[in-house]
Parts: sequence; C-alpha cells; structure tokens
Amino acid sequence: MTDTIANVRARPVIVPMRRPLATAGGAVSEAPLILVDVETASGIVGRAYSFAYHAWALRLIMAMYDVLADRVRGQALDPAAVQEKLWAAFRLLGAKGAAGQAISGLDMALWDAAAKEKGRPLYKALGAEATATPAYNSKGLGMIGAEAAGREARELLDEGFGALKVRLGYPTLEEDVAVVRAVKAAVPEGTPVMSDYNQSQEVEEVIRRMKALDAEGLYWVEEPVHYDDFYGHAALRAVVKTPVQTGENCWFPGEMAKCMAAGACDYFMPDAGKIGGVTGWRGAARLAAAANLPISSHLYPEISVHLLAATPTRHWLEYVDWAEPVLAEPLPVVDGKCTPPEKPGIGIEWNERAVDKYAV
Ligand code: SMN
Ligand code: MG
Repeated sequence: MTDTIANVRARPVIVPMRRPLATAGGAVSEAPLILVDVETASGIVGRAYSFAYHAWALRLIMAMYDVLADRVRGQALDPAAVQEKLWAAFRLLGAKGAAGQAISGLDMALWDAAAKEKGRPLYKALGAEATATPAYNSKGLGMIGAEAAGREARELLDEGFGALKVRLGYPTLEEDVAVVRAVKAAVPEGTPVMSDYNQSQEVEEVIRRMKALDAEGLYWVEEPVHYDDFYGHAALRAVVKTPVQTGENCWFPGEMAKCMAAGACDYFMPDAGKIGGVTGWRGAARLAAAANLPISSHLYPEISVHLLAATPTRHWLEYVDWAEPVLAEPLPVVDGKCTPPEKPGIGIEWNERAVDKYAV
C-alpha cells in the first residue's frame, strides 16, 4: 500500500543574508523562509522550503499552508495527484501568489518524502542520471555601484564559480554601462556575466539601453520588463543580440507556455517555488525539451540541482546561499558545478538550533 500524508508542518524563519541584494525591482536584505515538513503515516519526513521574498509575506503563505494541510491530510503520498486535486480546489479563487507558493512548496516536500519512500535521491526518482550543472554565483552584485561591483565580482569568482550575475536598472544607462564594464574588467576574459533588470524597465527604454549594452558581451539579459509583458520581451529580443532570459515569476507551466508562444525569450528559468514544485518543473522541462529551450533554475539550488539533472535542456544553476544558515549542510560547488547528492530525497536536513534562533 502506498504511504499517506499524516501531517504538514510549516515554520516561518527570517535568516540574515551575508550580502543584502538591492535590485531595481526591490531590495531583499534578509531571507524570509517557510520550512515545510510533511510527515507520512509510515514516519517519513519530507522537507522543503518556500522563499517568501518579504517578511510580511510570511503570514500570507503560512495561512495558505494551513489551508492546504487540512485538505491533504489522509491523502496518498502521490504528489502529482495531490497537485491535481489542489488545482481543482483553487479553480474559482485562482492559484497564483501565496496559494501558488504553498502549492509548489508542498509539492517539493511531498516529492522529497516520495523519493525517500523509494530510498532514492530525487534525481533518480525522476529517472535521471547524476548530471552536473554549471552554477553561476548569484550571492551578490546587487545595485552597489561600479566601484564596489568590480571588487565584489572578484570575490564572487574566488568563492569557486566560473560565472556571476549583475543587477542592472540604475537611474541612467550610463550607470548601467559603467557597472557592466567594471564587472567585465574585474573578471577573466570569457567569464559569463549574466545581467538582470528585475522587471524594472519600460519597453522603449530597455531597447535603448540594450542597444548600447549589446557591445559589452553580456551572457543574458533577464526580466527586462514586467514579467508577463511577453510581447514586450519579444520586441526587445527582435532588435538586440544579447539573449533574453526570463521565467522566474511565471506561475505554473501554463504561464511558461504563453511566454514561449509569444517568442519572449531565448532562455527560460523556472522558479521551483512558483512553477509548481517538482510536478510543475517536470511539465516545464517537457515544454522546454520539445522547443529546445535552454532551462536554468531560479533560487532553491538544493532541489534545482536534482531538477536540472532531470531536464534535457539544462543550462545554468543559480547559486544563492540564502537558506544555508538553517540547513545542516550547504550544496557543494566543485569546479564551478553542482551535482545532486546521493542521499535519499532532496538531501536536506534542518539545523534545528539555527531554526530556533531565526524563528519568527
Ligand atoms: C532575484 C531573486 C530573488 C529575489 C530578488 C531578486 C533575482 C534573481 O531576480 O534572479 O536572482
Ligand atoms: Mg532575476
């Protein structure tokens, strides 16, 4: 008989960030997380977390977990079937925002439990090999100005990475150019330098900026305009050389499909916490494979390393260390790459002393 879901426990924490991140879409200076433990009838504990972006959003997502816990208690440990039922339940209200985050986080914890039930690491439960994915360092390079950005770029590579991402969207194009030049000058020739506008620009303005920045050799430009202005993304893409990356704010594979249909991007980066967890990611990976669309991850490196291993068009893993203080062990980076661990499930455990310390 398959195992059943006995309980869902969600705990909010606020974890300090080593390098607070100012973006043109808003600042993130601490990491508000919800730690999820799904307990099964046979005593397995599935673990995952949701990144809440804002401390004030913890209450919203916690409320959603509370609602979901009541709905899924007693159901079979079958993540895809659980998500289908939740989708049906949320048809009238809608499942974006806090609901989508909790549905996605619960799905990740259910997959962790389901893989543990089989005694397999998540990537193996997904039928994949232990494939390594190159990782870029996204732990810094918020909007800190050209001089500091040059210094920080070197620090970020010295942490063992071969690529990094710089946030753009300064008040003027000249400042964006200065920051990109400072970063490029600080890193070895050929180092991939990704860039991110965090949805901050108007279409005309970002076309003007990217026409100038095209000469600087950025590896990609991310979220140039509001995330769901897919035709705005396409208009930029039509007139610049720099590849357009987007997807971290797309809810579930359905929004990704619309993004693709509009010709919005060269690359796509699902966020496990918004795309529908593992179940949603699998749908996204199938869409991408059919269209030969390169897939990178957004946040959640610990689970994304498994998901990318199971993604035929895998591209880059975004490495952030924002959950690290509450984890027993960080995800190792070896020669700028990450490989999924061999422990059953996702392979994460909580550092309970740290969880107590950062509890809210
Ligand atoms: C980002 C992620 C999380 C919070 C703020 C900004 C950024 C990224 O868009 O892609 O790393
Ligand atoms: Mg981004």
